[in-house]
Amino acid sequence: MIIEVIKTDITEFELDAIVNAANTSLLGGGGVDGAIHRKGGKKILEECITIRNRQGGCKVGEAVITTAGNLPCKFVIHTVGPVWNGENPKTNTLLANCYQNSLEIAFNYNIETIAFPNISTGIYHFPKLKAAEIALKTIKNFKNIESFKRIILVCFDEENLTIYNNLIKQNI
Ligand code: AR6
Repeated sequence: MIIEVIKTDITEFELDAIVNAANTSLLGGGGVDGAIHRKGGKKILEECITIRNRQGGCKVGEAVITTAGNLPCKFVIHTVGPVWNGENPKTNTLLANCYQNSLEIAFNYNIETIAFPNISTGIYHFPKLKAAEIALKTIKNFKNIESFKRIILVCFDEENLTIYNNLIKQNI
């Protein structure tokens, strides 16, 4: 299994699962969340509402799974990144939890191919380099990492793409 870094729109992937950078309401929003709900259609929102009615949304750092509506992938794993408001070890842990808990759910669903966006680095303003280091470290340390065939880190902007490529080159 190798970790791939690709600059593209995550909604295009025909994988087992893509991860959504959602918010605690699970009702959609801007950024990648908006793109996924727009393209995926109302099936995803309906399942999110069912989860919300059952457990009151999704806490920061946690993850939930739905099917993918009109998207070409099979599942969407919705996780909620932390909002950046200055250096705080707790915020770093919450971002790591997003990757950890998404992989945990994916593993439980026998998902072998999965794509992640750069969680929290858009509207939630998490510093991109720090977020990338946390993402790579958490994914590499995941205990069942060998059960995945492809893990794709999707960069939507040039800055994240450069950061990830540099970190991968340095084997971080
Ligand atoms: N494909 C891949 N990556 C994307 C796409 C896309 N189609 N669109 C944006 N990105 P953001 P956050 C990148 O803001 O910071 C929403 O309103 C983007 O360039 O989507 O976790 C939610 O409802 C950035 O690198 O998520 C929450 O309220 C990364 O995805 C809030 O935003 C994450 O940016 C979550 O903020």
